[in-house]
Amino acid sequence: MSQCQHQTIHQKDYKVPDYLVDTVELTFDLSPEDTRVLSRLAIRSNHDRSNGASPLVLDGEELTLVSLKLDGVEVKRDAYRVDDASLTLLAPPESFVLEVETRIKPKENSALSGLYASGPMLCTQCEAEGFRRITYFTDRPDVMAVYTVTLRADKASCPVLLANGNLVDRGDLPDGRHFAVWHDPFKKPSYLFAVVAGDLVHIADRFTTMSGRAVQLEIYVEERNKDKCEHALRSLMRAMRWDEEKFGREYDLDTYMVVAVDDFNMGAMENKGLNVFNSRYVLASPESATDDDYEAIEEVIGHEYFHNWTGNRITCRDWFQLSLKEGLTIFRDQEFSADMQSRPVKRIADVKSLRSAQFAEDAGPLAHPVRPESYVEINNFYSMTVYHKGGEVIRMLQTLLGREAFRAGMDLYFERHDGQAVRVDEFVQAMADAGKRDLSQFMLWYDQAGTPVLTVSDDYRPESGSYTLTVTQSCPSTPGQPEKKPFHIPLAMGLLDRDGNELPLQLAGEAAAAGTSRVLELRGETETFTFAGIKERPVPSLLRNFSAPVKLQYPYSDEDLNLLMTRDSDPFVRWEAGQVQAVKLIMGLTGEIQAGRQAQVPESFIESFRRLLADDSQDRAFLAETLTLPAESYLAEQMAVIDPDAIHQARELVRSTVGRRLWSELTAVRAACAPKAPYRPDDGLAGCRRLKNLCLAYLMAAGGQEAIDACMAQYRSADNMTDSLGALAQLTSCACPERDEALASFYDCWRGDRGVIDKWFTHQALSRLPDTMDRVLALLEHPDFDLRNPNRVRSLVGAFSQGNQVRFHDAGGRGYRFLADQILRLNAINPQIAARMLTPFSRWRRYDAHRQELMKKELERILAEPGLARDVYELAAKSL
Ligand code: 0A1
Ligand code: ZN
Repeated sequence: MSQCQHQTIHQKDYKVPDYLVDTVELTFDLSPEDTRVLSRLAIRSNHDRSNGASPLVLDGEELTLVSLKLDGVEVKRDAYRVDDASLTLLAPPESFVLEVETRIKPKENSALSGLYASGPMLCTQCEAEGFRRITYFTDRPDVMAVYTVTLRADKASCPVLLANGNLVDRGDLPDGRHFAVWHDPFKKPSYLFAVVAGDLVHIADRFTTMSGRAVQLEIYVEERNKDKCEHALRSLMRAMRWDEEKFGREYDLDTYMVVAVDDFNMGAMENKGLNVFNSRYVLASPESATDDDYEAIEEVIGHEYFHNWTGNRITCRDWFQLSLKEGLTIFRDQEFSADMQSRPVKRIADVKSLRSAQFAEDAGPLAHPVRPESYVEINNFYSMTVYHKGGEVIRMLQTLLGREAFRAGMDLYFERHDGQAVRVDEFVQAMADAGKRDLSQFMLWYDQAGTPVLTVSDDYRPESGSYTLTVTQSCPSTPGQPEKKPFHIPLAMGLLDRDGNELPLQLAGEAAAAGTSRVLELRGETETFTFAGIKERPVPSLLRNFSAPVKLQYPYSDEDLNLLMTRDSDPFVRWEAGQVQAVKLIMGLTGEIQAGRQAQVPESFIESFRRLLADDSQDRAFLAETLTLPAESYLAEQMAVIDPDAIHQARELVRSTVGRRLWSELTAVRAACAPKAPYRPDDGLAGCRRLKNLCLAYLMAAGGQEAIDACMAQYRSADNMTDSLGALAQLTSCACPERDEALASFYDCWRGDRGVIDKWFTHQALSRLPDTMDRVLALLEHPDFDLRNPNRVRSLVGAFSQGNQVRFHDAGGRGYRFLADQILRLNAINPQIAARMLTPFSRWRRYDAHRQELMKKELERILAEPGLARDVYELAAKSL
């Protein structure tokens, strides 16, 4: 396809729809090979028609049109046009009923958008623009309608027939077929439409809402997975209760269904009353799921449930507003998870992923605002920026307004806009009104891309007891936005004296101190804040709880950092102080290695780890976070020209030194964390397991047979996946015979379990050993590898290219060639997944000239491919 066929859609071109659809009646004759769809739409004009009728353009892709009737009469051939993207009625009446019959081929649908086959079932994915692959429709979120759906299928192969809303009728048909009729009383956009049909079983429970209504909860899976749904069901009940308690939101239908499917492009989908999930976010058993899996399931179940209010009841006017539902729902699921586990540890995990992935996105050629100005393919904008930076923007509103006013703002938003399709502006206006605040400058967070940098300096005047912080903000240019205006930034902070006591914070001009932690608001490019009554030079504790998605620069001494690490009241700042020290250390070592000098880990660093290991008063999960070195991807972000080899060597040097020097301490902590009772996922010991496995990783980094034996012993005796994988992950990076032994036994044990076999692929792809590229190439040929299954692609191709910097960026360029080859193969199968795999190439400018040349060549090779999908074309073209 030539490039000019890929049109850019601009936010500024938004127009209200020409026609509205009030009701949609769909009848499906389902079959994997050939499904017939009958659609009956009640349509009316949305314009004054004094200037005549405007044409009605319905979106449609990959459809075979069989018949078209208007008010019961076949439409004449000269009254409409069809092409491969639309069906246009040239001059329809003001209001009418349109009946369209189309045919589709679910089994050939490898893009997994629209109606497709996953294993033994048929299911749909309509967000963002998949409904048009089912039938002709005004496939845009501001056209909301009431749907009634009749499903007909073979009863033996498809005993379960599900759609949105409530089941209103069912029965048998001739020829071994049967039917079900579903009605969803809530108006919804087409992207929330869903059907599922197949040979499924379910587990169920009942939930009584806060107003006393009974809701039937059902989780549908294939028979073999029936005993792996309990955790998802419990998580759903917790999420429902939490949304009532924290936001006053109650569920609104009589049933809530979740279906797990093996082939899914994303994590899950919030279709009204009928969520469709990637099975990795539903299925869990103690033997086969890790602690992280359990947590992720709870979070994604929560996320999709919370969408019922933030996304479904109030939806987006257009796709530029995607963060209206996604940023807000990410914020809500993060808060839910924080309440279900350790809040500080959850916050740290969220900040880590934001800083490694979103900051990198914001610093590269694909940088875009939380509310983008334009797109070629909307699927490319389900990004870290729209989701996770969008979540941080909501969090900043809560920080600026305070929890109470923020909640009032949420209530006002629901009250004003229930049943509507709105913009981000309406949300922020509700917050501004409830909080009585001017948030016009705050809107820049939605419309300006790039990560702001805060540069802080200070000045202490002992004679007057005054301490002044000067904060300057700047933001790098991003594509299409060379200049930035200053953002409205909440900077949460405190001051510590040299003994680590928190000082009362009284700004000059204030009558009294207001607590020991406060939120400074930055609006200008440079702002100064002077505190009174300060008796000695304090240490500033800045960006508490990571109060804004910014980079902070303040010239902390090692002594300052030690004080913050041990004494600050804010857990995020305590953790961050340790990370800043570790970054400084590893970057220093990286420089030494690059210069060809002998690099050595200073004694002081080992001592601080020794002290941490000796302190058993701390939460185990938090301690594990503190003892975890910054990821290679995060370290890479700190370098002007990324040197993946030097970063890797430097980080490994620290790991092996810690392992050797603190061998006995690590062994002791590991022993103290050893299980005392059989595993239960909710035993509250996940932090212990994390710490124990981290200790094992350090011991393995030290090298030697003793560590390998410990690893093998843990692998053999583990009664849960967290521990067995904790050991396997270390063995895969160890050039020892035990590696292949463990990998083979793991495969034999789990060959029937797709989720676990994904992990088997992933850990081999993540191996630090030099032969990893060869292993990955061999795994591509493994009978269990399947390019049509997105989880499998992510587990091998994604893990290697996005999680194994040092091997992927091999200076010989094999990693690059491999990735481009897979992207080109995927382009023809599943463009969304192909596009997702491009991410590492978008960072090519950050590397040395040699690697730049190699990556560029691969991008050019991709762009030269005839028939490149819109998704891949957009990202590859923007990356070059
Ligand atoms: N709205 C879903 C994410 C999602 C988006 C697109 C999909 O298919 C292309 C599927 C799911 C969520 O935020 O969970
Ligand atoms: Zn979402």
